[in-house]
Order: sequence, then C-alpha cells, then structure tokens
Amino acid sequence: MTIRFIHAADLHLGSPFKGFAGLPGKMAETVRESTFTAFRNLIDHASRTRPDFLLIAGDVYDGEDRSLRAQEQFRQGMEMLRGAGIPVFVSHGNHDHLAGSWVRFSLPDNVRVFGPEVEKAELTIRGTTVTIHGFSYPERHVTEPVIGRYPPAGGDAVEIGMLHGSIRGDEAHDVYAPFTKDELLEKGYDYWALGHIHKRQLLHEQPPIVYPGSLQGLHRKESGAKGFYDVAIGRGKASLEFIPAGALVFGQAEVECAGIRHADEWLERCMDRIRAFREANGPGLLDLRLSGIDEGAEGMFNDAPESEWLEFIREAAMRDCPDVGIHRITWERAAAPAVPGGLFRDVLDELVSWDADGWKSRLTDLYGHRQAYRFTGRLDEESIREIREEADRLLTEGLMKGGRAE
Ligand SMILES: [Mn+2]
Repeated sequence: MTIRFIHAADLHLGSPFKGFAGLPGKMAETVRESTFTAFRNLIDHASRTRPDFLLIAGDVYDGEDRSLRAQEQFRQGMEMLRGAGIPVFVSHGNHDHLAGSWVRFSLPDNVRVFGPEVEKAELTIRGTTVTIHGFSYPERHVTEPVIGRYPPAGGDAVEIGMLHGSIRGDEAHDVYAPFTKDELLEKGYDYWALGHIHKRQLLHEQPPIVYPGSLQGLHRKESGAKGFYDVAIGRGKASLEFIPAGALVFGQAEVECAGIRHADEWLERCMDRIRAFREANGPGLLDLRLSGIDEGAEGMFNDAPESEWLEFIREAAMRDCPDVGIHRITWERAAAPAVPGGLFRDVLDELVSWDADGWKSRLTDLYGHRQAYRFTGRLDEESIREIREEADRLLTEGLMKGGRAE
C-alpha cells in the first residue's frame, strides 16, 4: 500500500525581481514571470501524474498583500487540480501570513488552508487514513517554537507534519517557529514537509524531514536547479524524487582572463562558459566572475566603462544563447588601487566600521516601509558584505576616473 504525494514550498508567487530590468530581449520578462512559470510546471506535473494529494508548506505568495494576479494564477492552478481530483493542503508562512490585508478570492473545495492553530486534516486513500498536521502563520513574525503544539502520532494512520520554520540556532536565516531535528522525530510522523529555507535539503532520511527549497530561484544566491519532491510512502519506507520546475536557473561562471589582450579573446572565453552553462542548466541567469586579471588584461578592461563590458557580453549572449541572461560581471582584481586620503577614505572607513546592527539601524526606514520591504533583499551578513564591497568599488573607481562613477 503506497501513498504518493507532492511536497512543494516557498512558491513566492509574484516576487518582484528587483534589479533585473536591464536584461535585454525577453529575458527581463522571463525573469519576472518565472515564479508563475514554475508554478504552472508544478501544476502540470501533478495533473499529468495524479498524486494522491499536494502539500504546499508556506510562502505561496511573496507578499502579505497577495497581488490579484498571483491569487488568480493560484486559484486557476487549484481549479485544475480539482478537475484532476487532487486535494491540496496549504499552510501560509511568514511571507503570506494571515494578518496581511488582501483582496479575497474563493478557492475551490479541494483546497484546505490551515488556520492559525496547529490542526489536523484527514483523508482516506485506498483504505488508508492519512493525517496531516499544520498551521498558517497568524502574523509575520512567529519567532516562538510551535513544534510543542503538534500532537504525537498514534494509531495506524500515515501521519505527516507541515511546518514552515527553521532549525533552532541556525544563524544564517531569520529564525521562525524554531525546532530541533529530535523534536520532529519524537512526534513519530512518517514525513515532515518543511518550508522556509530556500535551499533544498534532507534533514533526515527515514522518516524523511525535507525542505524542498524554493520552487524557483528568487535571486542569484538561490542558484542551481529548483523544484519540488514527488514522494511515495510505503510500509515504513519512503522514496523521494526531486522534480525541477524553475523557469530559469541562477548560476555563476568563472572566466580566466590571464593573457587576454583583445576584447574578442575575452568574448570567446566568456561565450565558452555561457554555452557550457546553457548545456548543463538550460535557460538561466549567469554571473560572470573574471579572474586571473593580469596587467595587460587590466589595461584592456580599464579602457571602457564596466557598464559597456556588460552590455557587450549581454548582446553577444543574446545572439548565441538567447535564453541565458548575463546578470552581472565582477572583476576579481589582484589588488585594489590605492585610495588617497581625505573625504573618500573617511567615507570608506565609516562604511567598514558599521557592524550588522549598524547597517540595520541605518536601513530601518527602508526595511520597515510597508511597500518597500518587499523590494529589498534579506539583510544578512553576506549581503552587508556585498553592499560594502560594492560601495567601496564604486567610490574607488569614481575617484580613479575623476568622478565618472556609475
Ligand atoms: Mn520563503
């Protein structure tokens, strides 16, 4: 007796994808549409392969105001599954918590949305009872543990827990509804369908404790194939198959620049990497990291503004691999040019002196803004470091080029 279901999470329908407007051709639109395309891929897979049910473990929508378009697309997908006789269980997460204000759509009756308290849903599949436990975030910040409110498994039913949250003590992410692996295992469930962490991972094999990751990469740090799990649970044993669903893959490629003196040599090396990426991943957005820049290459790069190099490679990529966009180029220079003292140095030193809290306090207005926070990425240590480096680079180059900073 095998139960088969699909586990997806973090769809982030309607994610605005800030910072991609400069991409040529249809790429910008492909990026903007990507969460919807990935969602359609999920629905198509389910309609075609007819699992017993579908689980969505939080963050269906990117914003608490759930745009009309995102809701309409979601409703249509649910209607299709209703037509195919597939029940759906949804728990909302920190991005689409229940306290947001949004225009209401009615969902078809195959969809069960969990309320703010941990509750259970039951269904019978070919004579086997399946019990699904879950809850939706009543508000954006659920920082208290909720795991204690899940009842332990009892009886013969196949029991599944849905939980949007993170492992206690995981410093890399905002901690929501924290739990430990042991706390999950102690419940005795047959499967834990997690959401919130966008990187796919298996925390435990039997019984499986699973983050399927985001359905579509949402920015360049969410690189590699994205999708969902197709799960089969038989007698005390589960098997999982990862199904890619993303419309495009975020990736990085390194371009070795030693010995390059002419732009056409550089172009050829870049195109080799772009074609290899296309071969391995299909459509995508690529960051090019230029390494091994010797003095000659440095001289060549300095003869044109960085924006022009980016435009140059974007156009070449569009001719050859139209579905691979070049997101950005970074120059890995051996040593940064020396910056004279004075005002610029003071500004750079000031930036470097701020710690994470310093950055957060300076960005409070922006991050706390009702609309703006959706367009700002997560302000973690890594993004702070990137912002600082980028500021450093812009100031330094602006200074070197006599104020021609972009
Ligand atoms: Mn999420």
